[in-house]
Amino acid sequence: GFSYDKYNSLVDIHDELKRLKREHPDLVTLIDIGTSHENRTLLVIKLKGRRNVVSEKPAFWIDAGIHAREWIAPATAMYTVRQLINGYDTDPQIQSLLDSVDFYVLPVMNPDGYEYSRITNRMWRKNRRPATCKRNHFHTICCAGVDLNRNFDWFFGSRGTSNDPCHETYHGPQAFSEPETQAVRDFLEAHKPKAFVTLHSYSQMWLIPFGHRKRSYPQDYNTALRPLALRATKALYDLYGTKYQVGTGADLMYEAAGGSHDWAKGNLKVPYAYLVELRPKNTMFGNGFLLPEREIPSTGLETWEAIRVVADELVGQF
Ligand code: 0X9
Ligand code: ZN
Repeated sequence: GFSYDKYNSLVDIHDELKRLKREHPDLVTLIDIGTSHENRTLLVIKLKGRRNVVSEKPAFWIDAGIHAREWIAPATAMYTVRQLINGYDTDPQIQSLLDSVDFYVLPVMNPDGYEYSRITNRMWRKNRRPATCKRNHFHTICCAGVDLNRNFDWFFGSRGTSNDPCHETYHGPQAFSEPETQAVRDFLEAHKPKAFVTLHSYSQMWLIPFGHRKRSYPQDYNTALRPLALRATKALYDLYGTKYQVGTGADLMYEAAGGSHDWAKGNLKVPYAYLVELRPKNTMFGNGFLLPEREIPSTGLETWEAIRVVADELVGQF
């Protein structure tokens, strides 16, 4: 069964979301926002307070598991859900937060890839789009999967992406070709959040748009996005001393077009859009995607401290 302190199967994660709804029907709503290639549900948990302080409340979107092998991301999303639900009745600050901001959390955005990485290939990254074939004079090669974080419509197919279906960063036949990205796009266009956080691993970075090319920044990068990211990572640091870098993915890592956080900021105009690369920092002790389960609680709790700073910023401002 499900445990907050281990890496869980998709079925166990969905069962836990259903249990939370049964136990806290006044705080929790479950929303089926679409279906993956292999017919798995994209299940969003909505959290809202019992007292509606204002009629038009800002929404905060959190997703995780867009990349299959980054298992700490869904685990951290579930920690956030638990902190909000348990905090509502024990922590007056969380209560007033949840009375003022609606949270929408999609713990596993790429359910087919997640299960494939659990069962068949631990290092799988993409979704499970059925194989696309390419041929040359001698033979035909067929490969499955699209990198969902190259499939959003923000400089689609330009830098840091591949048109080769066998490549790890294959962007797909066109922007939003995938049921998983379509579902997230349609839901976000309907709900227009004020904050957007997409959880990945690894390298301990709090990334700000834009990532599609170096030295490209939204107009409020220095006045809003970066100062808030610095405060969030300070709160994260204060819990256990974990250090995060703050900047754009293009400046700190590499250029990559078609990412969801770039689309959220650039196209949907979400004021605060971030991509978080969770623990570990580097690969010194082996493969960075294989974060030991013993680090789930501390990663979950420190990330919550940062998310909470972003959420607090929405209160009163919108
Ligand atoms: O490549 C990605 O999609 C993200 N890194 S990951 O190792 N989780 O796959 C980073 C995207 C951030 N944007 C840029 N680096 N441009
Ligand atoms: Zn990733």
